[in-house]
Amino acid sequence: MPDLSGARTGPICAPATPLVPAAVAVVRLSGDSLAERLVSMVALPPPRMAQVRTLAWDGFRERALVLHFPAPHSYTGEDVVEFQVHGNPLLVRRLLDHLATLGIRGAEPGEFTRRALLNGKVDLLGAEALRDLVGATTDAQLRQAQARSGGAPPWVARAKAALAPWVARAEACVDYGEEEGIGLDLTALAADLDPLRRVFHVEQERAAAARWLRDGIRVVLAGRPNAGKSTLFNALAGQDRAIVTEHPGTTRDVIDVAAQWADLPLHLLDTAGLRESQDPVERLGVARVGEELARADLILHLVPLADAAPDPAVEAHLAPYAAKVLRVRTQADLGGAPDPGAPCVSAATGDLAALAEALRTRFLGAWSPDACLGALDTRRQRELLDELAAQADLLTGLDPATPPEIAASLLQGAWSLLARLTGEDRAETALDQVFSGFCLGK
Ligand SMILES: Nc1nc2c(ncn2[C@@H]2O[C@H](COP(=O)(O)OP(=O)(O)OP(=O)(O)O)[C@@H](O)[C@H]2O)c(=O)[nH]1
Ligand SMILES: [Mg+2]
Repeated sequence: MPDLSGARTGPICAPATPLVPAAVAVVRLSGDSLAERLVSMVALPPPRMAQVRTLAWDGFRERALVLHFPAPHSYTGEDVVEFQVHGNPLLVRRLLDHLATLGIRGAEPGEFTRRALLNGKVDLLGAEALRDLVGATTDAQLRQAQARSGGAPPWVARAKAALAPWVARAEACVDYGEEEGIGLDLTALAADLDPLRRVFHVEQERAAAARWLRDGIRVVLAGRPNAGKSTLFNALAGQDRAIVTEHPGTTRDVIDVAAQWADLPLHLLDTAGLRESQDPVERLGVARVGEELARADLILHLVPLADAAPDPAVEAHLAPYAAKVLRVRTQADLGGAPDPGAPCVSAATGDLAALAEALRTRFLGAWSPDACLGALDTRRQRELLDELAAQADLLTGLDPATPPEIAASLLQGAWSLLARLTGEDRAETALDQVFSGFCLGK
């Protein structure tokens, strides 16, 4: 029996396609000895050969394409069977009902992949990439999930290889040091592990950039009425979403749109111009801006280049969020004193290059989107990477006279962080968290 450490066991089944009328529906099964279990309804074809079979149960006779992947050469590492049947949701439910009578219960979300992990078919990083591959909604997310679907990136194996001898030596030194005369040379350790420390820091930076490509950037356009927010919003969105007029106070509701711009996945929010107003509708609009400012990753404070100074009332609104405010000078085609301290743009002429540059620098730093491919990018991964980098800083900065017990515990800590990253450390709560994001049948 495979080690399912705490997870539910026994054969499972699930629709791998949504329960809606469609040409084909796929039902997936995984477990031990599926051929024997299914013998009353179908004779399975030879391994890995798609063959048409008649599935017979309870008076139903369904012609299906059947695939059989005997253990261990399957997605989960157990026997896997796939039925491709007519895409009728009722038919699929009847089939699942019948499978339940054969002792094959409905799978939980992500349970197939969880079994693949426990059987060593995929590591946790690979499993997360599969989840992201299914859930991706932008080209960049798709490419990133594909780049990560091979599992742990090569630097993880290199890190383990570099750490392993030091973990062993430190343990030997703590256990037998005195009697056997085994010492731990912390100067040599620092020199040996310094390249690894640098790799962690580079990966940490790359992950910080990749995170934005994964999650998208929530950008609020704010400013005085007529600053050109809606015009810039439409230009960034590549569509005429927001109404533009020469009347100040045109935009009232928050308008949002997802856009891929300058290679960045943006979630853009156009807002009402910030000013004191007696108009109750406009006041409501301004109140909504406040909520969006708090949730934004970036606030573009649009100030027409012709304005001698930013509007103090707008500045007061934005002051609590200073760290995420980027001032942008708009309507540059209309003239004004040059402002070297802010990107200057003109939505009218389409000259937006300075803004693109500012956004890339702010969120990606020195990394291009391509260079972010394969980087760790989920919150779980980034948190572990941050801890690893901190641990490596401590290890390589130890005073040579530090007791070996301290070095040993730091080494052990770094080792277990790597194990948590790849899923070798099978803490159930961490696994539950990862797999709760899966869909059924995956
Ligand atoms: N020449 C020029 N005109 C612009 C530019 N951007 C906006 N405008 C004009 O400025 C006026 C106001 O533009 P909007 O985009 O509606 O400004 P807003 O900040 O959304 O205004 P409110 O919704 O009222 O707060 C319109 O007449 C636009 O055509 C620009 O880059 N160049
Ligand atoms: Mg507007």
